[in-house]
Order: sequence, then C-alpha cells, then structure tokens
Amino acid sequence: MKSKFAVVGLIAGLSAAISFPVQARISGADVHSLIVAGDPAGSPPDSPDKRIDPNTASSPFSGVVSVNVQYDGQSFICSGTLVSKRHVVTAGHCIDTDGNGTVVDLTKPGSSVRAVFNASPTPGDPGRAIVTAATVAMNPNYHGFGNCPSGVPGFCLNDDIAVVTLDQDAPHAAKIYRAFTGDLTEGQVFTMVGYGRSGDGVAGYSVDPDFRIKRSGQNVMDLFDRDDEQNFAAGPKEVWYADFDGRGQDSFCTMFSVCTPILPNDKETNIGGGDSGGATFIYRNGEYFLAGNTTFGGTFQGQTPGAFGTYFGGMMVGAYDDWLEQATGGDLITVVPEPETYALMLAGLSMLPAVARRRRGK
Ligand SMILES: [Ca+2]
Ligand SMILES: [Ca+2]
Ligand SMILES: [Ca+2]
Ligand SMILES: [Ca+2]
Repeated sequence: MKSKFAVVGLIAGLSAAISFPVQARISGADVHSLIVAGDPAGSPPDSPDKRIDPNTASSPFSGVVSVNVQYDGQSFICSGTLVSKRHVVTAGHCIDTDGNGTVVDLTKPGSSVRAVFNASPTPGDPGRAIVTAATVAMNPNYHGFGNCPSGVPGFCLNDDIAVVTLDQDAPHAAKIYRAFTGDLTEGQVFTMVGYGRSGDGVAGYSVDPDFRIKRSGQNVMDLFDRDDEQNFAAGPKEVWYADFDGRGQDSFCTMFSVCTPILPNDKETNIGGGDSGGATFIYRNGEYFLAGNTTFGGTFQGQTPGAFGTYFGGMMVGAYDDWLEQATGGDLITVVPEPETYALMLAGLSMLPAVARRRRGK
C-alpha cells in the first residue's frame, strides 16, 4: 500500500526579498503529499500515539475518512472529509493515475475508490463501514501534481481538490462538515486530521499510514497563493502554506519574515504521506468547519522530511465552492461565519494585504 503525498523539493534561494507566488520560489524535484508529533523531549512531551483520535461517536472528527484508491494493481491511501451523506472531499492527485490528471476509471476491472469510515472503534460496527465510490470528480483546473500547462509559473500546486460520490449513504455516526467560504488570513489557527505517515519533529517520519488510525494536530496559516489561472495575481486564495515550528526552528519567519505564533509542542503539527485530501478545519462557535484540504509537503535544503523546519499546505475550500457545489449535486453546505479579529503577532511584517473577498452565502 502506497501513500499519496506530494513532497515539494527545495526552495531555490534564501533571498530576503519577498516575492509571490510562493510557488515561484519552490523548485520542485521530489514531489509526493499527516500528522506528525512535536518534540518527544519537549514540553509538554509528545508522540505520534498522543495524536490518535479514539474514533468514538463523540469525536469531532468522526466524519474524516481514509480513502483507498486502486488501479493498475496498485493500492494507495489518502484521507478525506464528509461534506454530505454521499460526498467526500479529498485531493485531486489522490484520484490521478498518471500525474497528468487522468482520473481513475471506475469502470475498469480492479479499479476502485473506497471511503473507510472510522466513526466507531469497534470492528463490525456500522460506523466502520467501507463505502465504494459511484463516481469521482477532479477539479478541471488541476492537471496533475507539479504538471504546469505552458505559461503557468511555479509548481502548479493549485486546484488539487476532488469529490468522491458514494454509492450509498455514509454511516449515521459520521459527522458531516459545513464548508467555510469566508476569507482567511495569515495567523489563522487550523486543525488537520488524516490517516497518513506520522513521526515527530526531531526524527521526522517513523510511523506508517493506516486506514484505521486517524490523527489530528494544529498549525497556523502563513502564506497563500491566489489563482494560478490568473497568474497568481488575482482571484481567490487557492493554496495555503504553513511551516512546522519547533526546537528553535521557524522557517517562514527566518526566510520570509512571516512570523505567526508557534503552537505548543503537543499541538503544532506537520503532515505526511496518506494525509493527502485530509481535513483542514477551522473552529468557530463550537463547530469545526471544513476550510481546506491538505495536499503537499516539502523540505528546505538539508532538512529531514517531516521534521521541524519543513513546510506543507493544501487547498482553500472557499476558492472552490462553486465547483464543489456542482460536484456534490448541490449538497455542499457553505457558510460564511462572522469574521473574527485576528491579532498579527508582528503587524509590521505582514506580507499580504488583508483583502476581504466577499463570498456568496447560502
Ligand atoms: Ca490550475
Ligand atoms: Ca486555479
Ligand atoms: Ca507553524
Ligand atoms: Ca512559523
């Protein structure tokens, strides 16, 4: 079983000048797409086991699934999030069979996409149902991981989002998440949930992905890229980026002067292979809203994959709400919760204008 994860290669240089898009500064060599724990000796101490969700009915993450994709005799693990009783949002590259955006053909013998529910810890319980996909849909502006149409700069991380339509209803115990379509800005704390590789901030990856073991953690949004089809100069924020801080390492602060809060050792998290397509939630007024997915991770030169200092990111759900509504047959529930006031730790270092983009409410 392989994990789908996009690892972007090295950042080209350490120029102090800030330039956009973020992707223009990433030269992608080794591309793949977790939840990684903090420092085992840190305070509070941490470990991959501490991040495991108990899969109880009361877990706020009961609607986060693992996704098994099979084609050409291969089997892959990804993650996904339930947004209606029939629809799971995941990553585009999870259903891409050739790196060029060729969607897995479900009519082919041996090819399948399945959502593995873990809304219960008990084997045999309906909350652990495995539900087969009837159809899958990839965002039409996605052409494969790092596969850039001519003239498009950067690494073509954008638009890496997909919808799996189930052939029967999800288990009742699995939570359905509403989509957040309001604007988010740097400094936004978010929670990630997925089934991918884990490890810790010192040693990097050490624990394999598992269709039944779901982990969660948090980080802070640092950077965004706008629409690649508009040369990154306009349109909604499509891609978010975060760094994995710890043991004195704060890469985006050091390199790009984006110095958002560093979360406690047992909260700050990275992602790993198999987390692709997993949830990026924001928490408002007692509810987790789906604000994005997770799709890629990368290292700066010399870093251990998955360890402190590395970075990762995913898509912003709000940038794709029209397409998601279409792909879910209108079942996606979108909301624009009341804005909150975010304190920028270092206002003078804020890179991006806080342009509010009005989204259509539902
Ligand atoms: Ca695109
Ligand atoms: Ca785009
Ligand atoms: Ca961080
Ligand atoms: Ca940081």
